[in-house]
Amino acid sequence: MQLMQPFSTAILQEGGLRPSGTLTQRRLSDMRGMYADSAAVDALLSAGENPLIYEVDAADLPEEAGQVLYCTTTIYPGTIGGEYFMTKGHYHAQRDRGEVYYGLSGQGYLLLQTERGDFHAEAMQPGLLSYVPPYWAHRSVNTGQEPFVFLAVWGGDAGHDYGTIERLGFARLLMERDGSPSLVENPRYR
Ligand code: M6P
Ligand code: ZN
Repeated sequence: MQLMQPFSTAILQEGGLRPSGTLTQRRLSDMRGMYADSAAVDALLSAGENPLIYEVDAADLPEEAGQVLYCTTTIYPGTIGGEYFMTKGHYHAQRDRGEVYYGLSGQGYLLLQTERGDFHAEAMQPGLLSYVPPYWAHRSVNTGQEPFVFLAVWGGDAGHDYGTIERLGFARLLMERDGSPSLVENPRYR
């Protein structure tokens, strides 16, 4: 059997791996339907504005059991209809796989929920590790004025299930209210 060779990667506090892996950029047009205020989304897009919401630099590793995958995520600051810039969010295709997030710079929140109706919000900041247990969907949100950057590490065979969140959304929205983050019920959830 051919073994992989060990290696090291630099993790940049401002986001990114060195050497870089695979870069993915998500703009507003990639996230239609995820922000509650669809009129605000349509207004921006029809005005020709399609802001970069976040980008991911993911290590080029095989997505298979036994591998340990990792990436940095950089969420830019901003709001859409008062809702902070955020990731799409996902369950793991294999629901019993967990993940860890480690804050590198900026400020944000991790929103988590389960299919049986639990919801949890965890503040994230540089130096803090946030644990995503098996079975919890996870979405991260930038609540600060600068890019919010974190490292994520998860199992190679976990997989991403985006469809469930695309259909149902998250139970709560993280909105800017009087300059501070406020969790509100998502009127369109389920
Ligand atoms: C974290 C990890 C990645 C994920 C990324 C962006 O870094 O959970 O697996 O891809 O956030 O989140 P999403 O894929 O939900 O857009
Ligand atoms: Zn994940």
